Amino acid sequence: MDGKKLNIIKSKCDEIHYKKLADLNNQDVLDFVADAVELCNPDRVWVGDDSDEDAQYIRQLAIDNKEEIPLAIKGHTVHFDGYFDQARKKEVTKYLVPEGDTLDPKLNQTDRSEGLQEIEDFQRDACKGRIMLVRFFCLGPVNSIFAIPCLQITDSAYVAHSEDMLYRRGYEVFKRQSSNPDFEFFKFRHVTGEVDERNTSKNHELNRVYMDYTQNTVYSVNTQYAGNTVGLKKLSLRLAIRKADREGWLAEHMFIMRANGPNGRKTYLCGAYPSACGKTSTAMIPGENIVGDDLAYFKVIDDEFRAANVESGIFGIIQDVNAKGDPVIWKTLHSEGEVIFGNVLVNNGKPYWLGMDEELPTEGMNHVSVEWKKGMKGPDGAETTPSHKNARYTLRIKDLENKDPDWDNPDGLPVGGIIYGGRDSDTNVPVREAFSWEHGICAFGAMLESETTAATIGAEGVRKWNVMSNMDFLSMSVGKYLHNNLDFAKDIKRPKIFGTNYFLKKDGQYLNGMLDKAVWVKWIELRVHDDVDAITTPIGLIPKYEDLKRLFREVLDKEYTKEEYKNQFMLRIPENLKKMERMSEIFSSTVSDSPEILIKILEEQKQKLEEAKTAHGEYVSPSAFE
Ligand code: SPV
Ligand code: MN
Repeated sequence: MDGKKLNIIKSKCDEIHYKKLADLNNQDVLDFVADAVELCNPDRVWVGDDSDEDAQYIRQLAIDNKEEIPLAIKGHTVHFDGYFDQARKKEVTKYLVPEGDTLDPKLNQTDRSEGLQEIEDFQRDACKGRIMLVRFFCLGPVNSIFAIPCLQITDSAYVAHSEDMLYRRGYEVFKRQSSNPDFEFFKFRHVTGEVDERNTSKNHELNRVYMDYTQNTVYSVNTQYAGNTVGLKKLSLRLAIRKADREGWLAEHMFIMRANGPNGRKTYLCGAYPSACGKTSTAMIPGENIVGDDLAYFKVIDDEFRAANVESGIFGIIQDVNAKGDPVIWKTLHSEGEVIFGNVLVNNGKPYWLGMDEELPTEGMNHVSVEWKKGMKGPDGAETTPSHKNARYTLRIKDLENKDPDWDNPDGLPVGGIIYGGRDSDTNVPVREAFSWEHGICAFGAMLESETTAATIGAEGVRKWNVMSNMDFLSMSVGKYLHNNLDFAKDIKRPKIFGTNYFLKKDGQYLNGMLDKAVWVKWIELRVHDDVDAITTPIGLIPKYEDLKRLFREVLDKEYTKEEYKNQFMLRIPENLKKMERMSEIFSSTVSDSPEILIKILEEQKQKLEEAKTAHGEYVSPSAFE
C-alpha cells in the first residue's frame, strides 16, 4: 500500500476509524478517501460501518450541525435546503467526457479534464472546519445479484443520514469483497461548500454535479438538495444505466408494488411516472403493498423477469399528502419513528405543507426564512408559499404498515406488469394495455409525456416528453436505451405493459377521483392473468364497462355510471393524432438512432387512428370498438 496515502488519511483519522478503512484492504477505497482528504482538507475523517451506533452518531451529528432540527414527535426532524437549492438542477449536471470518447450530443456534458479541474477548484479546502464522513452502502439487496456497493464521502450529516434511511448498509459487503480484484463499486464525493447562517450552501450559482462515468464516480458541490447530493439516488442511476448496458440488464426509474388479486394471488407491478404524476400514491394504494417507490433494477433469474427495489426508504413529495388520499404515509408521518421532513413549514414543532387538508399557520420557519410570514417575498422577489412545492419526507420502507414482507428479497420479485403513467388533460384514457412488449415499450414508454411539475426547476405546466420517465437520467442516447429495453429478456415471458393517465379533464374538471387508480390497478392485475376481456381500440386494449362497474363497487364501493365510463374512455382522435405528430417529429428528426420498430408502430398507430376517424368520427365511444 502506498504509504503516503495512508499517512494522509492517518493524519485526520483516529485509530478506530482508520482501522475500519484499513480492514477493507481495498486500494481503490483508500485512494478515493486519501484524494478527498488531501483535496478538501477536513478537520477530521469519520468512517462508518454497518452498526446502529454509527447510524445514531450520524443522526445526532445532523442535529448538532443544525442540518436537521428536531420536531415535536420523537424521531422526527426537519431539514432545510437553500432557497435556490430546492430541486435537481439539470443545467449544472454534466457527464465528464474523456478525450477520444463521444457521448450522445443531447446529453449535458463537458470535457473531462476541464470538469475535474473545475470540481477540484470548488472542493479544494472546502471541508476546513468540517468532518468528512465516509460511509458504505449498497444499491439493491445485499448479497444479491442486484447489489451494487457504493462509497459515499460527504461533509453533510443530513446526506449521510438520508442515505442510512434510503439504502442498505454496505460496509460488510466491501469487507467480504476485499480479496476480489474485479470488485466494482460506485463512488460519490459531495461537498456542501461555504454555508450561510442557516447552514445551507451559500454559493448556489457554483453548484455542480459532474459524473465521471469512466471511473464510476460522481462529484457534487455547493448544494444540499438530496437529488443532487445523495449519491445512491439519481447520481447512481446514471451510472447504473451504463453498467446495465454493459452487462445486459435494466436500471429503471420505477416503483415496485404488489397488487393483490383474487384468492390471495400476488402480482408484482412496476411503474414509471414522471415526478408528481401519481407514482408514489400508486405504489401506496390502500389494500395493496409497497416494495419501493422510485428505483428498480430488472434482471432475468432462472428464466423469470424479476425486479429488485434499489432502495430501502422513500424520499417522497409531501405536497398533497393527506389523511384521505394517502392514509398509510399520513400515519407514518404522524407516528414516532425516524422521519426527515424537507422544506416544509414548521410552527411550534409541527410540520405543515400545502395540500395537507389542514389550515396552515401564517407564520413559522421554512425554506425562505426562520421567521417566515404569509406574504413574504423570496430573495428573488418572488411570492413564497408556506412549504415548497417540492417539499419532501424521508422514511424507511420498514416503517410503512403496507410494506410487502418480501420487499428485501435478494432474488427480487417476479414482475407481472409494467405501467407507464403520464399526465395529460386531453389525450390518453385512464388505463389501457399494450398489444405487445414492443408496442408497450414504443407507444407507452418511449412516448411518455407529462405536464411539468415542481420537482425540476423550470416552467411548470408545459407538456414534456420523458422517455420511461428516465429522460433526466439517461447516460446514453435515447435510441440505445430503447434498444436495450426492446431486447431485454427476449427469450422469456415478459410482463404485460400498461399505460395510465390520472389527469384527464373535461371543461376544466378532472374526470376521475383521486382514488380511481385503485380500480385501474385491480383491472391491470386481472389482465396480467387474462381473467377479464378487453376492448381492442387503435391505441391499445381498454377495459369493458361491466368489469369496471364491478371493480368500482368492490374496491371503492362506488356506483360507476356508463356516462362516466364513456367520458373517460372515449377515444379522442384529434388529440391522439396530434400526439403522434409530436412523436414523429421527435423520433424521425431529433432522435438519430430510433429503433425501426418504433417508427413502424408510430405509423401503424396513425393509420389506425385515421381509419377510426373515417369510420366513427373524431370522438369515439368505446362501444364502437366492441
Ligand atoms: C424525482 O424527482 O424523480 C425524485 C426526487 O425522485 S429526486 O431525488 O430529486 O430525484
Ligand atoms: Mn424519482
